[in-house]
Amino acid sequence: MRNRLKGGQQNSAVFKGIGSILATALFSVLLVGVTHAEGGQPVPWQIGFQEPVTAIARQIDSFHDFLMIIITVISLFVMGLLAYIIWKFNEKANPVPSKTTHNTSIEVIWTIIPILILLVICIPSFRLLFAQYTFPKADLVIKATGNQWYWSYEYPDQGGMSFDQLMLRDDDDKPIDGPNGEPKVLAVDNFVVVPVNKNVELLITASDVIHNWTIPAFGVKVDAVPGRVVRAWFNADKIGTYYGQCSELCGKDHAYMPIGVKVMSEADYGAWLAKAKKEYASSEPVGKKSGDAQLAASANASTNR
Ligand SMILES: [Cu+2]
Repeated sequence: MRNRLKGGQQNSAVFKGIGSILATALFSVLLVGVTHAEGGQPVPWQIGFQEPVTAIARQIDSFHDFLMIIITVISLFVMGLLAYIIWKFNEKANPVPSKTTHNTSIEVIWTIIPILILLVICIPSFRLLFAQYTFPKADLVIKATGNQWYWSYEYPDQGGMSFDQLMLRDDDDKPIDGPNGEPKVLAVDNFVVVPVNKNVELLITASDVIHNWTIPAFGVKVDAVPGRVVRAWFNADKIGTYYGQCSELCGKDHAYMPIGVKVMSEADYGAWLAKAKKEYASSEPVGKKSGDAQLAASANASTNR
């Protein structure tokens, strides 16, 4: 093949190019690293993930950063290669095209290297997957049921205490900010409350269509499927208020069924529990606020399944 790389001069240029690619990749990862949005909710101009407050979320975060390095290097390498080929092998520079069809060593290289890259990726990927599905002994169990378009929660260990969680709206049915500075569209009437540094097991289901329960800062995102109970867990190590949004297209008000979780100290959680048990003590089934008996019945059906 004509016009191949010739001599050490071109080789050193290639190494310099690879060096600058690596430097750019490192810079982009640093950029991702410093742009964590704190406070359990998205912020304007956020680039990275929300600040992780569970070990799993931190593991997801570092896996993401690790993948960012790999995909940046691959993208820049392919882009550089394309630019080099356009410059070096265009019609003007290369009037007689090569008739080369095979190059065994290059073919071996471009088969082996992607396999090695995938092997390198699969190790932390499987480690994360196993960590997510290794359930520790639960200190607290909470059942979350997705409804069109709000969430219902039950604390089965607390006498089946249950309540609904709806987005805050004004009289015109418009989303509003919460009374304590909670953000519009994410502000909810009743927060799920959990103690800090405790293993919380979630039982997630839905009463009508598929919804999705998530709190990005916890690294939890699970489909809520009617007729099925899916388990998830988290152990939040930072006191605060955390938000998520239904993440499965579920109809007209899909964007208006936020999820709000408050992580409290053990003492505050105890105080909340005592109050909540009285406040939410009710024989009414899940779905009571919808005024739809059928919905409530189907929520109960999925409970019993
Ligand atoms: Cu939904």
